[in-house]
Amino acid sequence: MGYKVVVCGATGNVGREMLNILAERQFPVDEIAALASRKSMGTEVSFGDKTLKTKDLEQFDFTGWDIAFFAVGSEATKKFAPMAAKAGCIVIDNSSLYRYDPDVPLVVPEVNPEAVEDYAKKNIIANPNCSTAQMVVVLKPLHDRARIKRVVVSTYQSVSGTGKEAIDELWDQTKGMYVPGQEREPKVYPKQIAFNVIPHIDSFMDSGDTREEWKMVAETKKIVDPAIKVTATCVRVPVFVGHSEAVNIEFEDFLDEDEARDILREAPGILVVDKREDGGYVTPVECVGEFATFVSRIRQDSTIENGLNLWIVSDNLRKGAALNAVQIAETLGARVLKKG
Ligand code: 2RA
Repeated sequence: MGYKVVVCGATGNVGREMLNILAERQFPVDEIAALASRKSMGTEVSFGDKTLKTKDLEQFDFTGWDIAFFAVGSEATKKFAPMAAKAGCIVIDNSSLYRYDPDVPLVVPEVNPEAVEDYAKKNIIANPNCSTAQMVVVLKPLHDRARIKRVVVSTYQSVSGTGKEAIDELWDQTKGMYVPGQEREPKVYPKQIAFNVIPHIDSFMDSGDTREEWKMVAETKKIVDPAIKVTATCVRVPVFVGHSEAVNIEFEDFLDEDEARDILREAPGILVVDKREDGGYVTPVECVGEFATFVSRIRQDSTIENGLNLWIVSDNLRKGAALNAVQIAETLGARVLKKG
């Protein structure tokens, strides 16, 4: 016996991946509903070898449904997630709306699986930001071994993190560089993204950080350990799918690079590809469609007493969003609901 599952935002990049991953991982589904906005209603989406016709989120009654994945903007989440939760449906939300709510668990199953047991306060569980998810999967096993004091991270985030329009903008701008008359002015981003990088994701805060950088700080503290100091610089790069991160870690105690590599090789959700030779590391194009978070370039940082540098790459639509959400449902099933 399985679950009655709803995917809200089923026509978006993340919603489609949620359906793909639910099927790929054979999540125990008795019944599934794919919901979309009124303008996308009726669009057909794939669920394994089945085709689902999307229904109108505005009209949907969540009563009697078990789990609702939300992959819609914060506005629609604000309107419909509480309705779903009130109808008895456990909401797993990919927006940032509930991530910082003390009554809502923020979960990466490889890091804090026990947190799903706190879902009942609001019947909502929050999925972290994509750039946070892949980082904390790697930080956690190292923190358990040598207590992390401080993390400095620079991200190289793909345009799929913004959405379909951004993917189209990168594609059209790139074409426009070669085809006279097809130049494409920046619309989704404030500056050209083709053959360029933009040190600005989400909105600017008074501190000079962007909200994306603040999210990485706040979410790492909530998921792993509030004592960890994090500083981030989040950059958009002309890559379609796959976020990369250059991470510098300072520990309380010394951690040898070889021991760190061995720890990560044994850690859940991680694949270490780390050879000091041409091609001995992972790049974004190789992570697309994969479940794993890849780690390369593991090496001592000799400029500080207990420092380590590493390179983290993961499919931002999978571990960064849809996969983590489905893993939360799996963890919820195993620890709490025990169906399937
Ligand atoms: C981005 N992390 O990459 C944000 C939202 N997915 O655009």
